[in-house]
Amino acid sequence: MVIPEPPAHERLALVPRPRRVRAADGDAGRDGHAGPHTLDLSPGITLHHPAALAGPAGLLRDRLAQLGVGTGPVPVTLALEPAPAGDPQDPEGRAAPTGGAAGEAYRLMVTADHVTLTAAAERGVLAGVSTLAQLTALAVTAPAAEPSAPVPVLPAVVIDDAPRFAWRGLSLDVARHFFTAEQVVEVLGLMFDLRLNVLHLHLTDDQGWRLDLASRPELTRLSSGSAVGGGPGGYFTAEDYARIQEAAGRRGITVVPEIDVPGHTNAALHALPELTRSGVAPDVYTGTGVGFSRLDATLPATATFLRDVLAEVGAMTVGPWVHIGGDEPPEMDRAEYAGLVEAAAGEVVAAGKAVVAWQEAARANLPPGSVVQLWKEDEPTEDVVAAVRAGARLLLSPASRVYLDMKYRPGFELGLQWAGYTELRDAYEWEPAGVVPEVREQDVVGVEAAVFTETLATRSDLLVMLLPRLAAVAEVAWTPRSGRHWPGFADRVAALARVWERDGLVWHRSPGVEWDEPGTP
Ligand code: TNX
Repeated sequence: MVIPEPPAHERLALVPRPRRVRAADGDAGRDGHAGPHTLDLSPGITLHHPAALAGPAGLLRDRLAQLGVGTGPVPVTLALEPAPAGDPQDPEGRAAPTGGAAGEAYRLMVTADHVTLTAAAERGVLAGVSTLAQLTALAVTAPAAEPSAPVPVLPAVVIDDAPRFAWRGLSLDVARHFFTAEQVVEVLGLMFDLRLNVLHLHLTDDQGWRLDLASRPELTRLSSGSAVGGGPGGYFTAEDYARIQEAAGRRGITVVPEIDVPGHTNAALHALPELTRSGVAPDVYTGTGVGFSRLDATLPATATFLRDVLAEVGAMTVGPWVHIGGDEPPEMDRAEYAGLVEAAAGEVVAAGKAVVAWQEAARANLPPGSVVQLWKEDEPTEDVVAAVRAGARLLLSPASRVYLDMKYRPGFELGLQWAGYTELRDAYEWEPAGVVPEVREQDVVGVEAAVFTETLATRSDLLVMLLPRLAAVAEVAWTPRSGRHWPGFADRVAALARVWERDGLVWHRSPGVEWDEPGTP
């Protein structure tokens, strides 16, 4: 008996899985004759787009060229079209980092002779470009393709898509080990491919200060040359930071800088001893302990430090957010802690930005519109719930699911294990709406993965921890709950890994997925 293949549109291996995919109507070519149910891009494409979409068009052209698709006769049109009135794509009308999940809705149509991508906003076009690039990459890496001459043949489909959550992030710790601007730009590429849209940079911690500031040059002069284990460290110049933001902006990704206060401040105290009560600079710290360094609310230098640093970081930052940390304050009474968090928050607001802070900061009075980032899912959540009632929104980073610095399994050579072991399936099979049951879904701004780098020193260390789990987190954040199923995800991520292989990335071969052997076609 011959078991029929499911139709091509049901076999798309896209990650994150789109909201709705159907076969393109009739699959008729422009001349009215029924054509094949596919579109072959190998003759090359001609891009049509308004001037306002030059950015997304350039990204698409570059990625397709990498995949072997050059210039030729196949028309690919990018267009801005207002969303139809009453468009149900963002039924909750949820507020977003930069203007609503609906801004990222798009329609991608592939027929037998052309491609059309439409969205109401550039961010939607960018999401559609990511999907179209992924479809093409999947086509050229599919096992059926002739390895010597991969064929970019797309199925004829209509994809109507929009994200579940407006904030789909990755927090990257460049303080414990430094990663260069170039390495960060590679991570941005990976994020774009997975439709993630917020890069949170953990720029300061006990082990190093990673952003050069004109108002306090001592910070990088004295505290950037260190890292966990005594590594070389490093820092971003203002130009590096601008370059990262430019690369992010091109991809529709917002950069959120984190200046972690009042704890996690040994690097600042080392460079600026006036921030310590004794006036004596503590030594450089290259261990992995936490909870031993702090700002002191009684010192006048503390307020000017917060003002100058947060004003400058705010002024350098394109996006609307600055993260003030607030995690793991060492022994400090509640009033002093709250005072320091409120002072930092006030400076962020004075700089014209909105506040993001780790969940401990919910003990303080945060300005309305702040984002509280939950990481310790087992802690009592009254403060977080109260902050949300007072106008904050909740960002979910439950450590046992999305801390991508957790080991995959006992004995795994990299990573920590304080939140348990996190295999791909753990990172995939959880429900954001259930993390804090008292918080309504419309008060959840989104989901953010985090990768702390105490044990991660190289590009491949970082990639092995990110992949494949970042794909799981991206789907949790993008795809509606009803569209998520582990077996289907496992199949799709195996297909996506062929693209990673082609792109020279490395990943962990999580159990439960039928990975190709490396090197097999
Ligand atoms: C907890 S996440 C921390 C970090 C560590 C991380 C390691 C957070 C707000 N604080 O300082 O690097 O665990 O997983």
